Amino acid sequence: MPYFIIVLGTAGSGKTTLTASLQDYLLNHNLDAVAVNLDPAVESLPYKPDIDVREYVNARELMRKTGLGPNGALIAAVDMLATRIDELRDEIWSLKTNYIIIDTPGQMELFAYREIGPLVLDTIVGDAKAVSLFLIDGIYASKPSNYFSALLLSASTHVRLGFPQVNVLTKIDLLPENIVDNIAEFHNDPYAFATRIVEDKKASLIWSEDEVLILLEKLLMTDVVFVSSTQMLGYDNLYASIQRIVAGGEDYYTEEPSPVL
Ligand SMILES: Nc1nc2c(ncn2[C@@H]2O[C@H](COP(=O)(O)OP(=O)(O)OP(=O)(O)O)[C@@H](O)[C@H]2O)c(=O)[nH]1
Ligand SMILES: [Mg+2]
Repeated sequence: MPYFIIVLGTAGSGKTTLTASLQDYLLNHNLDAVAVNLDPAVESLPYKPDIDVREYVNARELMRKTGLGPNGALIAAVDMLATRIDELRDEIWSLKTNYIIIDTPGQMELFAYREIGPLVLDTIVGDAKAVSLFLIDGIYASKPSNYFSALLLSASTHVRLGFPQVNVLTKIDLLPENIVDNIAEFHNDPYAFATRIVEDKKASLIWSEDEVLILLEKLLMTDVVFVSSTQMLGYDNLYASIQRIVAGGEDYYTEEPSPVL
């Protein structure tokens, strides 16, 4: 059975670029991987999707035909997809591959936070193993209270979708090395992280340092990896995190041969 890798994250966090780079990485390691574009509104892609949701529903065409705005058109497109979801699932499952990477729509809240989005993913994934990657823009995360709010959003998405999740801090090529080290250090030292979070006046108005610490205990349980998709940095760690979840740390080839191979 293939493994599903669902790429999630706020608009512009790097989902599409990571989908392309992760597919390249897996192919370069002799692992078969296909890319599915599930964004009905995307204009152009840096990878050639093996399956493209725009052949089922196209949000840009809907905008032209109906006069809907970009958000309305994306909502309508995802709703329309629900009527053809079995067809899409069958097309995806007809691919003979190890990994299926799913690039999701830019406006995550219109997908993950409506009823249809999780239903579409559940239907596609079925009984297969899946991991969702929650992308956090590294530039945004360089401020501790921002990183904290991104972790809260990740947890919220985790609750919505229910797949085992890995946080992926993206675009580290744009960050000074010491900032990346600082963020990594927060994972070893939640006390220091909590102190830095409440240095932000707005965060301190909502929660005390002790309350933040209680939240961090849960939030920091999720794996985090640091990547640059343009420079291919951190991809060995990303692959290891994915494997830990879908295959208990084993490489794909050490698994039982599956009927679809
Ligand atoms: N420097 C750098 N830029 C990146 C990286 N990953 C993505 N980008 C840039 O960030 C911008 C957004 O990247 P996308 O991959 O389109 O992000 P997305 O999450 O798919 O965006 P939407 O689907 O529109 O929400 C683009 O200009 C990318 O070139 C990275 O690792 N390093
Ligand atoms: Mg995208």
